[in-house]
Amino acid sequence: MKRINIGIFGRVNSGKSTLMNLLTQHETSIVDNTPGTTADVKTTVMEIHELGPVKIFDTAGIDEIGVLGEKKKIKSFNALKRSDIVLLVLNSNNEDYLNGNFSTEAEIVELAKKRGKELFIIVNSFKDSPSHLTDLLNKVNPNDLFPVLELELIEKINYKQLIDFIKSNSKLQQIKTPLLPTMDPNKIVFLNIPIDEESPEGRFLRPQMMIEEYLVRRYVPTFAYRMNLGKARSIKSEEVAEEKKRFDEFIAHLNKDNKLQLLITDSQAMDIVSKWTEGSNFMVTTFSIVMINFLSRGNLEMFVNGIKAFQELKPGDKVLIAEGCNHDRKGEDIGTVQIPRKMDELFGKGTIQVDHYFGRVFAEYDKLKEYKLVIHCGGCMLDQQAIAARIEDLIESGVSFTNYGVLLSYFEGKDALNKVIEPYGLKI
Ligand SMILES: Nc1nc2c(ncn2[C@@H]2O[C@H](COP(=O)(O)OP(=O)(O)O)[C@@H](O)[C@H]2O)c(=O)[nH]1
Ligand code: SF4
Ligand SMILES: [Mg+2]
Repeated sequence: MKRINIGIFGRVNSGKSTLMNLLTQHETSIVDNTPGTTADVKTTVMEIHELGPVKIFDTAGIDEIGVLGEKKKIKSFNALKRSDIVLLVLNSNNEDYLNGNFSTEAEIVELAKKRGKELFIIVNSFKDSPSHLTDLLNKVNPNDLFPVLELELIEKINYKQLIDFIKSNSKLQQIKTPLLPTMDPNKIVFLNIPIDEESPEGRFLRPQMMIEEYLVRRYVPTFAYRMNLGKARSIKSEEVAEEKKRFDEFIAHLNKDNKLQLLITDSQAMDIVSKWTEGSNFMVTTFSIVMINFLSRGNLEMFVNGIKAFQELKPGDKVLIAEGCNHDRKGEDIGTVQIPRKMDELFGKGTIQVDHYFGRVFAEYDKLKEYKLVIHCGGCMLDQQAIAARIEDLIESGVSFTNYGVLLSYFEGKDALNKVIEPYGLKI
């Protein structure tokens, strides 16, 4: 979760894969002078002693021509969007530079600047630095905006120099977003985990695990509870009463002397929880609200703002439901079943066109503009950099966005949404 992403970019045969291998200290990427050897983004996860946990992307040269070259370029740029540190590799011997062609470098610099990346230039000197080097750097790096290191990447001995260079120039303090607002170690947090048919046996889901660990580590006691949603939503009133009694009794017991401070529920149980906790003196939120706030580095508000666009949807508008992975879809799946059904109910059947997209990055970035609203999944399989890249894509495209946790709570009414965002000091 708290890795630094380092992306390596540049022209074909500039030595990007050689740089990847120097960083990882072994033959992670195939190095060859055949242009296009690195066809796809190669990702390596490792611990660099001096830098901590890192993820490194070795990418294809963005100057390859043709349809395939264009596809590789899109992939490389998607990796750039997810990078914290961008290493731009220059092959000092490339003859194109003599002809004044710096378009490849300019494109990388432009995107890195636009996305606020830390950009470092690595000049691969291939033994001798050429006489035109100063000239070259003046073109790529006017005003010395970016730190430059010149070294021969193929020499394994240069490892230390490379790491020192990255370390000394990176201002990236690990910006730590707390998972939850500050909690009192003398009070309890109630975790409502209904466990549906999609939940894997033998473990909790990642958000549940993370939150449980986070609280216990900070001496905050938790109480894990499985609500029986079948009974709670039953048409038989005695089953509902029985389930509610069990819930109420535990709440009353835990909340003696106002010892209960927060209840975190699976957002799918919000229909029940919002009713059963009405007027309570403890706060309520959902696992997905906690996660999207954390993954977006404290930017829950942006997703809450998307509710306005949801309220203003008109017939003929298009909405994109975007999921971060292609998980197994069973039964009452939120993205493909629950949300489209609810939208038909609210706006009339088929009134709003609902499209779906599954994948780590928005492959069809240009199409985002067509949508009035993007409804994003919980993003539990994505890291903070991937969420940041997606948020920036959405902002750049001018599309409003919200997410499952926020929307499912809103489906239970404005008060229900306000309740779950209150722990973050927000209100619609
Ligand atoms: N002599 C020398 N050759 C290098 C150096 N760096 C890369 N090469 C060679 O240049 C070619 C392209 O390198 P590679 O890392 O695959 O480039 P990429 O296309 O940017 O990934 C390979 O044949 C490498 O062995 C270097 O520092 N010195
Ligand atoms: S990343 Fe999104 S689609 Fe994939 S499991 Fe998590 S919430 Fe669901
Ligand atoms: Mg390569």
